Amino acid sequence: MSSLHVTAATGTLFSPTSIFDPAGTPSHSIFGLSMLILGVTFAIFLIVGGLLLYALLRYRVHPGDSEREPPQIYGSTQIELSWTVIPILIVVMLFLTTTRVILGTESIPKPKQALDVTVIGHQFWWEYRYPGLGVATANELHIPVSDPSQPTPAYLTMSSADVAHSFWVPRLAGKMDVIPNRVNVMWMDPKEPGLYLGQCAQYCGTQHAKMLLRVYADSPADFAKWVEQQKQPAVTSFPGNAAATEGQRVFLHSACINCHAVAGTVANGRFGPDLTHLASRETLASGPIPNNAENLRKWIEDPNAMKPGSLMPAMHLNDHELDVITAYLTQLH
Ligand code: HEC
Ligand SMILES: [Cu+2]
Repeated sequence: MSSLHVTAATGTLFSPTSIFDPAGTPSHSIFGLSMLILGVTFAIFLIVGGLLLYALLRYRVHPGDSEREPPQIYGSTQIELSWTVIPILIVVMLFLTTTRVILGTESIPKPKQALDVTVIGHQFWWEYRYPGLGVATANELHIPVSDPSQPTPAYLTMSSADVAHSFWVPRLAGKMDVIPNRVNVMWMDPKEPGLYLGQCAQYCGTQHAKMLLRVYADSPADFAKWVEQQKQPAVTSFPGNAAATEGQRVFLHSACINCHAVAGTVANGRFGPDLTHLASRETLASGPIPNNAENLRKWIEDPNAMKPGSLMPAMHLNDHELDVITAYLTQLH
């Protein structure tokens, strides 16, 4: 559903994860490089295919041809030299242009006003922290649109809490592995506001396929508003909403708090996504599930029914507990 929406919004034939529809500086240079390599290899294909076709047609058997094999040529230094040297030159040229694009992306000095985000890959979700802003969230990354005259690229400092993952949002930047005990850095600078989709690109376990990436590029004003809201501790009083009040009590007395954090309460687990502003997210469980009360209740009842192999256990809550915890979590804007 969301993929169709984005395709319609960009008004192109491209899928929302197409490498042929770049929307940021690193992805533009990768696109240029891909087109050069496609061009060179396509020219080689045309020349080789053309010569083959010519030889097939020109030298096919004609009526009246003798049955004898034509004279065979063994070895030609000239031909051998040319088909060794020319491919080497082509490979060297592709190597140098690729190196130039990689170094050009990695060596650009980081502007002072760049935004720092810490990205931590988990089986099977993304943790995002904004050290300069005091914001912690999960699964939906918000960054500002970067105005070319005053660039505000987002620098992602990435590591993994468990196995190797890979961060890939094709319309914004290249692919970067997310590896335990190692820090990798990449940057992105979307020029147009919008939602950019991606996917964990390294097989990381059973739910790898549902470890999606959602990058929201907000206008500077929208981004400031988002940060302001995410900095707040969670709502803790729900006047007139008895279900949410009770739900908070049940939640804070259950094992949920060993794995989940809700800022401003005793819940400070880090094994699962931060839930402080869960209701401000559009999806659940790293992208695949639209965030609404019905899905939230189903998720808490049995996460493995929606994402088999997910590392959140079913907590065997009764219907009433499920109702009130859902009522509570839907209030965490
Ligand atoms: C053993 C640790 C653990 C416990 C206990 C646990 N969870 Fe989770 N929870 C997780 C993990 C891990 C995920 C991420 C699953 C994924 O996306 O693959 C998750 C995901 C979630 C999400 C989706 C969050 C998002 O950002 O999309 C919600 C909501 C949630 N849990 C609520 C609860 C509630 C309510 C309880 C208590 C009844 C609970 N969890 C207990 C580990 C836990
Ligand atoms: Cu992964």
